[in-house]
Amino acid sequence: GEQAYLNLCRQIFETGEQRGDRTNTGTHSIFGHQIRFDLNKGFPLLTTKRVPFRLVASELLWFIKGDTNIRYLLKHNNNIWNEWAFEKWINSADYHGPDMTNFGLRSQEDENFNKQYQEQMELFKTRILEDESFANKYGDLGSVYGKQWRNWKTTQNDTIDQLKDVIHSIKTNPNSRRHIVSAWNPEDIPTMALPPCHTLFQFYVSNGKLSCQLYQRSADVFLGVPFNIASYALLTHLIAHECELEVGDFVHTFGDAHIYSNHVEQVKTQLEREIRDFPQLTINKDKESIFEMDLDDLVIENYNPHPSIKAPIAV
Ligand code: THF
Repeated sequence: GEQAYLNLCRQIFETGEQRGDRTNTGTHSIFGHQIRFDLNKGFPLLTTKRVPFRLVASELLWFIKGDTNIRYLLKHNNNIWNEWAFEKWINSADYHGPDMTNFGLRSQEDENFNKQYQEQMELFKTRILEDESFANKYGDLGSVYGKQWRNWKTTQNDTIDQLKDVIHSIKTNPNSRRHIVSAWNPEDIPTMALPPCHTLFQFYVSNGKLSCQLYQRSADVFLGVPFNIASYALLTHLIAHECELEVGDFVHTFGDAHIYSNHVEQVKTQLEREIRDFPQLTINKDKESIFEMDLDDLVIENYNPHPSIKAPIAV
């Protein structure tokens, strides 16, 4: 449960190695760890800080649709992928605004620059929403999750719908040891805004219950992991719903699990808080297929978390 998440944070502080990283932020990091949530003990939306379920759900529905363009997210007021599209935009020949090189770090260190950055980001978002051809060109993150889950390109110029296929195999051959979806496509890595952090997941059916295990190669434990836990728990619920199964466990396996150096104080605050009961998830029973679900079909009840804790995202 949530205690396992807090223990992971503690372990990173106690045994983690201080390392540099791609984003030049600096991290404390450990390699190899596993935590487990029994989905029958409530929906694992952390309670030691508020996790915005609306953002988790709209991101997951975006993956499920096979969409890779942030336009859908922006229409749902979800800003969590903006930086990666913005980065492509400011590095393109079409961008003529002020120099935005290394905007992630500079916006935290330089108040003047941050103003310029916020301004450019607002212009970018407005253009994505209002100009369809601009959105097609600069809103797309490349062959990220949605593409690999729903439209994996084969050497025969065919596509594989891994998500449909895995649902079919859960329904027709529950004992199979091949209920796998992989977002890691080595050929496509160069054309992705960011190589997939949640790399591969597998389902397991036992006693009428559906369990899911995720292998996450790289985990931003403070900002990303609470989202990732809720996202895969939701996916497991949705697929169980469609396959007429109960839910089992969500098993979260980590490669490089890290706490960014500018999240350390936030994590310490969170570690001082007392865990509360998990909320419950209700899915609209009138809809069967996960491919028909909308945001309003997913309702979280009895969520009474501690207040949210803000932190900058590493780009
Ligand atoms: N990059 C990094 N550095 N960390 C990540 O967790 C991460 N992701 C996705 C892609 N790249 C990543 C993006 N997922 C937030 C949460 C998840 C994200 C990105 C950002 C975030 O800022 N959450 C805030 C609330 C934001 C808001 O209200 O708009 C929070 O407090 O939880 C891992 O998949």
